[in-house]
Amino acid sequence: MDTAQVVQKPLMVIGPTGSGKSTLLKCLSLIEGDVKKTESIIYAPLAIDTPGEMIHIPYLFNALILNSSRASLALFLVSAKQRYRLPSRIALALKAPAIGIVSQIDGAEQAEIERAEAVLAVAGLQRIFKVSSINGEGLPELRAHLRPYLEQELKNFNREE
Ligand SMILES: Nc1nc2c(ncn2[C@@H]2O[C@H](COP(=O)(O)OP(=O)(O)OP(=O)(O)O)[C@@H](O)[C@H]2O)c(=O)[nH]1
Ligand SMILES: [Mg+2]
Repeated sequence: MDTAQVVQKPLMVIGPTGSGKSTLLKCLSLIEGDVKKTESIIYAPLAIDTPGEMIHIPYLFNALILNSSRASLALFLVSAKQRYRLPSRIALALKAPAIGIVSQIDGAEQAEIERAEAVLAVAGLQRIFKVSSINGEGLPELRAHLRPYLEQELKNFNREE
């Protein structure tokens, strides 16, 4: 039996439309196939990819919160290139721990990156990574942080044997 498939809890991405959630998952090899607009929640073995609409439309928040209970870690993305806001302290409502990610930092001004960091802080994120899925900046640090979350469920399973 492949225990990894049985006990693995996926990562989950949350954030506005166009913030680069699917592209980041693809870069991290957590989803397969071409990246196109995410129309509904995608459940892959290692990742839950959500459409940006779920954070834009308040009555869909509950579905995000419910789905977060399936995840080992939630990644909140805010693009340095966009000017969206996130609901105040929304990360604290999730059923999974969460980190913030300033995405699309390639070519961004420092002030744009800081604005995105402030949006994530208001949303309740304390640990924040800054990445570009285009030039790879920040991805090694993020990968290192994510590894234990992807392995965590398998470790717990083995410990109980
Ligand atoms: N410059 C730049 N563009 C990026 C980056 N990441 C993604 N993009 C581009 O941003 C656009 C949106 O990326 P997606 O990954 O589809 O965004 P998403 O957050 O999944 O959007 P929804 O599925 O609509 O919620 C695409 O054209 C990507 O090529 C990045 O790091 N830098
Ligand atoms: Mg998407």
